[in-house]
Amino acid sequence: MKNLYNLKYLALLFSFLVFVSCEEEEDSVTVEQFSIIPSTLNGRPNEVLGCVEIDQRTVSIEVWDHGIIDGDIVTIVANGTEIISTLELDGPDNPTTVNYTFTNNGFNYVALVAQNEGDIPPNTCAVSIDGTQFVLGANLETNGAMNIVVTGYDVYCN
Ligand SMILES: [Ca+2]
Repeated sequence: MKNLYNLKYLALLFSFLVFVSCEEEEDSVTVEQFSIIPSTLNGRPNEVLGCVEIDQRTVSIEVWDHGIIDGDIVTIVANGTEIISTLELDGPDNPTTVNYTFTNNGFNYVALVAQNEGDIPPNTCAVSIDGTQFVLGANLETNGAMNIVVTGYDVYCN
């Protein structure tokens, strides 16, 4: 009987520790209050194109050519990390999908670094983050960047 009691106690303690460690993990995520888009990426200035709000950090990101499918090749950077490298875009019927977890609550960003402009300048990339759509445009001189705000932390686009 005493062993059973100890087991129950251990199980309870274990659940408590798991609960505490999960809480700490969520607490350690920074809440960025303002845009973190750097002034340049890969040696090119970033043009800030706008801001969108999403519900959660872990998302599915789809990309495709927003204009005529003309061979645009893209690199997509999120918070300093290349999440798509040197990808030739197809049309909306054949998007490329990546799963990504934004590192911050509040402000994050995605940026388009053009590897070319295709047959028709500029490089145009439609992006859908869990269904929230926007368009990034870039050329060989300037990147296109978008603020991405994970809501729920009293931080909004404006
Ligand atoms: Ca193009």
